[in-house]
Amino acid sequence: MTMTVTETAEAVFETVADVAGDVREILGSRRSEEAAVNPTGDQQLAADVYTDELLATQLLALDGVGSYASEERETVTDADEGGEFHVACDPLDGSTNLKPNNGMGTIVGIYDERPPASGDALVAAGFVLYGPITTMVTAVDGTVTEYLVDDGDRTLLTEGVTIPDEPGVYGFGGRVPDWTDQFAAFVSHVEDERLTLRYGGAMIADANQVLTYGGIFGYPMLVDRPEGKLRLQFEGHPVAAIVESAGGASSDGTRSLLSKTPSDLHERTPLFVGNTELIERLESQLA
Ligand code: FBP
Repeated sequence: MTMTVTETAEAVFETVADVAGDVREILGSRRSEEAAVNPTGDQQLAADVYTDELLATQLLALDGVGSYASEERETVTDADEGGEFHVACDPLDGSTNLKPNNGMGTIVGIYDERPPASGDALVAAGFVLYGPITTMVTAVDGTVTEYLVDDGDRTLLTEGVTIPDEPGVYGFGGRVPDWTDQFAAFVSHVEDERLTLRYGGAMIADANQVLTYGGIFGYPMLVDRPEGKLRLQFEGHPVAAIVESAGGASSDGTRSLLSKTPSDLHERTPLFVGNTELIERLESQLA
């Protein structure tokens, strides 16, 4: 059966909402139990592995899904039955926030190419945010929609989410002494603009602050780590698609994250999302 982008995206987000219900239930019992080390060297928690396995099993069973890739597994897993779309996930973004009970997310990108896939091949993206309540934000056909997720069911909150024109908050990862001089100069500019610092250590929670209040989030290039920390396929493309669809911009410091193609599935990139004027200012400061 041939599935359209919209049908596949709907089925994927329905499944991810369902999994989010299960994930929410088990988080309390899997806060610090360590599992192994993931392909990019991060310590995995039992919750990372549990979420990854649940997503893989349920997404690969969908008609339109041909493969599943994730930050938690080395290689792409193919579906038994083929399917024209491919899902790439960060199952639990910011999972080190589990121990201190802070925000975390699940990030999803749907591609019409098997990963490693270009930003052009991204056809829909979404994330779940496990905060005081569970919400889901999706970007399909250029429209950003926010839902409340309760026990696996979605209720529409806002259709046509847009980033506020006036920037309100900023947050940047990496140790300050490891920032490059040009990036540190840009941060001084942002501070002069009287934005409020918001940094929580989970990209999707921090990016959602920016979607809600306007501003800029970034995990920059570092002096000894020019590639930054975050992964292009699992974190960069999806959050870029969502923020750009909401009227903002994304960048790796020089160009939109959606113009980039990872040569390796787990490739990292400096990552910035936010109001277009701030992203343009960043790019000219770093040039
Ligand atoms: P994980 O996906 O392994 O959790 O790492 C990604 C991440 O947690 C992002 O969500 C967050 O922006 C960043 O790392 C925080 O890094 P740092 O601890 O260096 O501030």
